[in-house]
Amino acid sequence: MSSDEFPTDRPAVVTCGLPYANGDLHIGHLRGYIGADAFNRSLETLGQETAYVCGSDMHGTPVAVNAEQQGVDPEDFALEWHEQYKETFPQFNVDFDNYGHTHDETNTELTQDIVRTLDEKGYIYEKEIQVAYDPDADQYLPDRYVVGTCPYCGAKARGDECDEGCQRHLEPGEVEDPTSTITGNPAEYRERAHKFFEVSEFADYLTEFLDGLEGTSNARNQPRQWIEDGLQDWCITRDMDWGIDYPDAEDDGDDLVLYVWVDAPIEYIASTKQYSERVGKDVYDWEEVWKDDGVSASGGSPDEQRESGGDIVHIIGRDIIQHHAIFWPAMLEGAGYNAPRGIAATGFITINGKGLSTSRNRAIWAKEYLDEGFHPDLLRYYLTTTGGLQQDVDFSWEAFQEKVNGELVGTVGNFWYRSLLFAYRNYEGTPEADVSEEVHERIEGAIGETREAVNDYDLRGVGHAATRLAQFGNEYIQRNEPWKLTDEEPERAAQVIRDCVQIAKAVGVLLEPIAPDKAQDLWAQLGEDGDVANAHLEDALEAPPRTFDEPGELFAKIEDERVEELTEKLEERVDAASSDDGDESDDGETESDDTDAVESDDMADTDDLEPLLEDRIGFEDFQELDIRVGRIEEAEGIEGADDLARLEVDIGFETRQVVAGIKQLHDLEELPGTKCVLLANMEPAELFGVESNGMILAAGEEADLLTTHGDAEIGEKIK
Ligand code: B3M
Ligand code: ZN
Repeated sequence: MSSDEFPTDRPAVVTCGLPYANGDLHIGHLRGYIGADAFNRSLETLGQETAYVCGSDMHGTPVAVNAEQQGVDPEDFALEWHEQYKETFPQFNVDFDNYGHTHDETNTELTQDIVRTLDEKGYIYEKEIQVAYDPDADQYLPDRYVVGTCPYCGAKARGDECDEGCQRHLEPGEVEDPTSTITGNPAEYRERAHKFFEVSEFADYLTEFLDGLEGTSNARNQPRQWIEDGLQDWCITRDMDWGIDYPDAEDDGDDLVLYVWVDAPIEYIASTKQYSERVGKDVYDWEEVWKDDGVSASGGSPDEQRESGGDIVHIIGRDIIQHHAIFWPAMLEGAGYNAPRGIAATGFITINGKGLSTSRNRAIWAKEYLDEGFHPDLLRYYLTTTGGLQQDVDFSWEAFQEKVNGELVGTVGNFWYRSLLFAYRNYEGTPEADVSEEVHERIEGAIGETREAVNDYDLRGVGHAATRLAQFGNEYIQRNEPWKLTDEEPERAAQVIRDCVQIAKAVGVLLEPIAPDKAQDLWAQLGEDGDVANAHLEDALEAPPRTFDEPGELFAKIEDERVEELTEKLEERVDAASSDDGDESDDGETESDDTDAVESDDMADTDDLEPLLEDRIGFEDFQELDIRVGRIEEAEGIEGADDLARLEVDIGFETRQVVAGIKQLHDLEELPGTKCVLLANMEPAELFGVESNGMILAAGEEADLLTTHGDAEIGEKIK
């Protein structure tokens, strides 16, 4: 990567994909907004100047269709949800510096201005295309008004996205066998003039853009493939009346608005502008961040734009990579704005191993979570530290309980409480002693881990740096047994507790981005003034106040009965929704939002499976495959290879080095200790300069690693 490390001397802006203003917020949304909030807070802890901006996505068919179903005006409908989101986010400590919406004046003007510029620069042209039309309803069928089959992968698709298959954006006219969602009748295709943005002109620029792009590897890899396959120009107008008008269009009675994906990302800029206008340009200058000062006009590269502008970071769901890593940077470049520095695309949320589905009520709703009386920081911790950013995260109340009780109650809370209580009872606060060298170094180590994790866009690493430090604190107190020292060796006891109080404070500073309220409570218990949110990493090493009051426990265990009750409630309501549905199969109903994961029921549709081979082989042929039970000992990504990981696999007789294409699909840190199945007599091969001596077996798109479930020993042959 070309950019220098965070913190930089440029202002940063962190954004999160805008929620469509069309339905209740749920855990799928929260993962993104909490993640981006935690990332932004982490940057602040590093001392980075930054702003976190977002807004509601008011336009497009996701809003229009739902408003229509309720018989209300889309603007009123969207505004109502917008107001609700504005209230809900702070309840999860999601602290936007500005939260606007795409229908406001700032965004409308900026969008029209950007489109006008693209037009003036010759990047927009008009073309006659085939557009789906419902003759009974007598209207055109943009985007979600039409469903059909994806021409790329054959999955069932909506008009503008293959939401259940390959996740591609689909252009008008592309979906096969179109059916109107208004009447359920087959749609016709009719010729119609629309505006196109020449994305294909930007192929070279985008290739360079992706080469220097930070964030998660999926945000670089998929787009590279799309560029290689050939970029298509992008239809940027729709036959609708809800949206932002194409600038300076003649009012000829034909409703034509900009496609929602034109004005939605522009809200990132508009929202930054509103923030800047509110605090003053001397405090935060949106133009310094976004406008590229003519760098691009002079043929400047994306990296030069990155260096001359601000550090723009987009956190998004992995289903909208194409919009953010292809269309958006092309639009920015075309209109004279800066290139984003990083795009981090998160995986989906599943619930009890199945795809989140709002229509089946298989979701954890934001309001429901709060009504159950759980503190938002618990969910924040769960969502940011369960799995890496790219991975799908499965939510179950059991897993939530395990994480909270194990890491927050058992490790962090326990350490905080026992060390502060001991300090309070024996010294009425922080004992007068210097922090030992060992502890000073350990805290410095944790600070380093945090800094590195932030620069790697690794939120789990941020959370774990704090939890591991608390874990060290527990071991330290256990090892030194200060309770045995207070009488005989008072100085030594004071020293140990002084160390513990410092560790407790450091854990608070490091945990703040993930659990801001709890960190603030700790801060107050330590007698610190002000907000821990304003503390920087180095403050973890500053002495806490000399005295403080009796501490209280900051985390409470979640009891088993509670979990049983919640799990049952969830199952009941999913069952109720499915019986309303008639059955468990998807009925093609429009989901109320876009963040739903692909349904992942265990039963695969055989149409999607590779056909069975006709040719049979004898047992002897099978015997020639030396397949062994192994155990992964080490796993690390191979530098420069986006998908490949180097594994050390113990197969009893020896440990084999194997290269596997699982870098993006597994959390490598968690693999050591995992039993696996290895084809041991595979011919050795060299990949990216690393020898692969065997092949690890896996199935499915996510490389589900094969394993054994009983007592098979490491090294045993599969037969
Ligand atoms: N409103 C929601 C989604 O597709 C969509 C995001 C816009 S981000 C500019 O996840
Ligand atoms: Zn597809």
